[in-house]
Amino acid sequence: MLEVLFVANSPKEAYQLAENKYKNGFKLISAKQIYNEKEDKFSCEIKVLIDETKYFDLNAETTIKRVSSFFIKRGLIKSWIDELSKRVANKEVVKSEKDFIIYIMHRINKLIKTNKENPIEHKVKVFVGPTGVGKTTTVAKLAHRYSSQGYSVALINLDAFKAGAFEQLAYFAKRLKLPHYTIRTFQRFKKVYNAVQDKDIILIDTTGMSPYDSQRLIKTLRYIDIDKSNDIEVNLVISTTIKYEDLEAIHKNFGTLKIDNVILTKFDETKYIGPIISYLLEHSLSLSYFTIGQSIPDDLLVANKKFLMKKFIGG
Ligand SMILES: Nc1nc2c(ncn2[C@@H]2O[C@H](COP(=O)(O)OP(=O)(O)OP(=O)(O)O)[C@@H](O)[C@H]2O)c(=O)[nH]1
Ligand SMILES: [Mg+2]
Repeated sequence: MLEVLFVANSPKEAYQLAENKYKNGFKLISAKQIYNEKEDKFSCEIKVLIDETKYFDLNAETTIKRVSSFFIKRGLIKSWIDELSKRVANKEVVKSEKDFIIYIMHRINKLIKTNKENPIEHKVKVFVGPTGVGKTTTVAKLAHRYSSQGYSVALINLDAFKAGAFEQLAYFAKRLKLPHYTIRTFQRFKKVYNAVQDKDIILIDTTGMSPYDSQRLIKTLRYIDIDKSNDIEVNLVISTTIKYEDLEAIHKNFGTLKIDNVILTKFDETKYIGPIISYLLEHSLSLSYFTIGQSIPDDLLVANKKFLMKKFIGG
């Protein structure tokens, strides 16, 4: 049996608290008035006796409820947290809120995958993703990073549909003194692709596209399929400011490209990265880089879990 204390303004209120928590599964064993000197007022403390297993069950229920809402407020999807809660409902870990929060954080930390940086594991890297997420900016940051690591880099731009797109990457390429090619036809792509094979790394920027634009997706697929032996690395670029429902739509469509890495952008623009965390947990994708601002080349980080978890939980 376990003794539990309830304190309220009156004996009736204290008893009510016990009843709210344990229905009628408890026995009152004592009640006393306490004088609070600081506030100059009396309160009432009651002591009740309850069955330990019952206490645990009820406590676990409250812990799960409160901790779930803590994580759901941070954008984690309810189904994931419900499933996890179901699995641990009878375990020690749900005895206290702090333990349960730590347990969930550990679990997320374990399930999320980050890549060790190895720029030349795949020579050719293509960057795909929805409009305006920061693909071109990220390609410029990476071009700078890889060049300063001593690799020779070429930039290819499939982003020829958008006004100004060509100039944007061309400008970075000029600043970095890197070869840069804009592609409008598959024929030219083939030619350029073969011509830059002497480089250590080839970065291919693509047009931002709606995940529902299947025509453009098919076109990109054709480009990526150019060289099966070279195994083009597909990097899906997503902004951390996105909603979970949109992430699912993106995954459904860009998923046809067989994503190797996910690059998360605009960490500086949001406090809530729960939807992204849920998405990564659901699809078991590897993270490669994070971007944390507009500044080229500085605002780029190699993906790391510590940063991600800190951002998720808030300090
Ligand atoms: N705050 C913030 N802005 C960023 C970040 N990365 C890129 N941006 C900005 O986002 C805007 C769009 O960036 P782009 O690189 O053109 O995005 P994109 O995905 O290439 O866009 P499309 O080619 O039109 O699909 C620009 O104003 C960038 O400066 C980031 O990490 N944080
Ligand atoms: Mg772009």
